[in-house]
Amino acid sequence: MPTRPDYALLAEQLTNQGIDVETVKTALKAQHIETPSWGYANSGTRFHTFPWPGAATTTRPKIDDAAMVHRTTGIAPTVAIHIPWDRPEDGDYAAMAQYAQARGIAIGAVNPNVFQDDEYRLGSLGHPDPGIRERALDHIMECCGIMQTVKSDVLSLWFADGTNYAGQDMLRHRKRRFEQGLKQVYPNLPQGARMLIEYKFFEPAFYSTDIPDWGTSYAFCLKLGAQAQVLVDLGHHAPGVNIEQIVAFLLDEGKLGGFHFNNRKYADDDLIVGAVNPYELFLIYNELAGAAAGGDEPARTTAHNIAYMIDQSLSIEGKLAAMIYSVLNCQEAYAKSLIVPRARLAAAQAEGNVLAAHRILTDAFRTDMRPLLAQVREEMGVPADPIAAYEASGYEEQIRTERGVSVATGGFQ
Ligand code: PSV
Ligand code: MN
Repeated sequence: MPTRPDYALLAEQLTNQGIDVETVKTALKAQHIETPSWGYANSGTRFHTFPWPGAATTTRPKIDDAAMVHRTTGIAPTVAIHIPWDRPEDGDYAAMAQYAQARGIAIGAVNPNVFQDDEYRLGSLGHPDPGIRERALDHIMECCGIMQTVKSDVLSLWFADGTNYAGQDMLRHRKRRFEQGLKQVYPNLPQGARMLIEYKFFEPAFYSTDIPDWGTSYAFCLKLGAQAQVLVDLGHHAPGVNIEQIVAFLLDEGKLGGFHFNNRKYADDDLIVGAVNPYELFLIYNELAGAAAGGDEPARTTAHNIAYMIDQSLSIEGKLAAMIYSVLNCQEAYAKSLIVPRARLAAAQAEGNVLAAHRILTDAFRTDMRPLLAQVREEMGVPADPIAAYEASGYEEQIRTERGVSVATGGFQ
């Protein structure tokens, strides 16, 4: 395979800095980012959903789209499903898994949905009525069964539960109901599978949310056991929160299980990953890469077992090219984190040389890794420029013609 001239230059520069370029390339080739089935469907805001021509409405086209993203990037081999959005009409989940497999991908995380039915107006596992709590539990257990069938090892839990008004419910009782419900789910996880508990500080509940922050999620996970870990969605924090510090803490406790990558400026904006703050994304990857390369346990093992998932829902920019861009932005942030000279950084930190340490880190962030990424892609047999390749592939025109414009009904359809 011919070496790209811009790559040769960058490789030389990195080698001179003591970085083993082949190790960096090997790590990049092993990267895995999961895309969400709902990211290929029409979605919008509470003001309007603009239908996108060719957007998928059912699961098979969503799987087709996820497979296309994998074919163009080489690092998105799984697709997360959300139940009931992805419930097959005939209930045949094995056929769904086979359909994905035939297209070169697999089903990833299974996401129960205990927020869209009218019964959940006052919550699911936190609901004051035991009957509704039971209904939510049944659905989550159903998802554990689906995991067995599709061979998924991640149950991804997010709850919209909370209250809108002070006095609406007893906050302490809601906490206990959650604890009880999660404890009932935990033993039903398929063998070797993990339960990831996502937090979110507000929305749709506006006064209190039952799992508002990583600390609450972490406390529940501690009580549940080793197979319960925290999921960090980048859009689920108050402005200014230092997410990389949360990542570092959870890694060090062995309790970081996964991510929902997206980007936000104001709240849970669900934008293209790295679109607003690529530096934050780099700093998060820097914590992960540092832990993965270091000798500390359980951080090291934990960092090697993270479920990296995208959770974006785009309303004005089309689906696939934007999804590819998100995957590429994760790849670029990861690449930059892999070239942080850890020994030099540690030495500057130990000396208390604040500026040197900061510059070592920011130099890595400022390094243009795109020539190396193009080389890695060529070596993996995928296009050097995935977005250009997608645009030239004719796929967008094909799905427009075949699928047409669906009526956007809200939700993720
Ligand atoms: C909630 O905002 C969330 O981040 C959860 O992960 C959901 O499963 C997903 O978005 C889709 O609604
Ligand atoms: Mn999420």
